[in-house]
Amino acid sequence: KAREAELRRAVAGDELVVFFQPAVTLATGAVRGVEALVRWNHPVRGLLGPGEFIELAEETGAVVPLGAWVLRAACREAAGWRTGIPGSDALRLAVNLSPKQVAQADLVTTVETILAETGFPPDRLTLEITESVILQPDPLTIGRLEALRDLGIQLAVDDFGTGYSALSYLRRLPVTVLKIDRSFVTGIADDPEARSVCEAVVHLGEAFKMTVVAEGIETAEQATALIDMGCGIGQGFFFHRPLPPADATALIRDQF
Ligand code: G
Ligand code: G
Ligand code: MN
Ligand code: NA
Repeated sequence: KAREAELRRAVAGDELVVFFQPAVTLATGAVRGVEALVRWNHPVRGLLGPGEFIELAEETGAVVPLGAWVLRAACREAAGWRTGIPGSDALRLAVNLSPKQVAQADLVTTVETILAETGFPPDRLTLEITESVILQPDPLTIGRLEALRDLGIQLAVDDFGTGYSALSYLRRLPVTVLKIDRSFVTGIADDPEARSVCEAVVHLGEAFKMTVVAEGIETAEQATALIDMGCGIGQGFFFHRPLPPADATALIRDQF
């Protein structure tokens, strides 16, 4: 209870920070977008990663205002890059949506309002949903996802391969990006099963005409293996760590 109250205060106050991890074209290393990743600058415990508070936020519902805060802060920062850094307007912004957010009746209005407030264009925004959301989507959820798609927003499935995606559902949903989970990328060189999952997701992307993004790339060997499979886009420490806003701005300035 005390932790929940503290978390809600953090969202309402100014204790949250958005970091940005670049996503690159694997063949060239060129930055094509960034993923917003929340951090909590805790007054006593220091900078906390989502692993230390997202589960609590999800369980208590605090993730709904938290998620809206992250979307607003990320869109505001990214809108600033577009206007301040000539040529950077092709850059995409990806933001994570928790299952609780997707279940909110007012999700679409919230997203529309934030885009209007910040001036960030819907067709440069990707919202990442988890595999659990697509497992058995109810009609209301599907309707909300379709409404987001109709605004021009791109939808991605995060951590793909770890859950139980029924491929029949995947095909009926307005999803156009699959993010290969880090665990499979980590094993790509030594573990034939992990490698097979990566290949399967790349092929699935080709069959469904979806973009495939590999996560958690830590070595040149992993990047090369992914390129050879036909995966064009990736994220990971080998390219860039999640960056605080000032460092992300400097990198983008550098690239464009
Ligand atoms: O940044 P880090 O690698 O520690 O992220 C750990 C997990 O937290 C990832 O699965 C990521 O998707 C999730 N995460 C990061 N930022 C957000 C956010 O703003 N909202 C939600 N719901 N999840 C996030
Ligand atoms: O589930 P999601 O994709 O949103 O998670 C992103 C998380 O993965 C962030 O917490 C980020 O810090 C972490 N991450 C990103 N790249 C790498 C990487 O190359 N290696 C490891 N170990 N973690 C990574
Ligand atoms: Mn993600
Ligand atoms: Na992920």
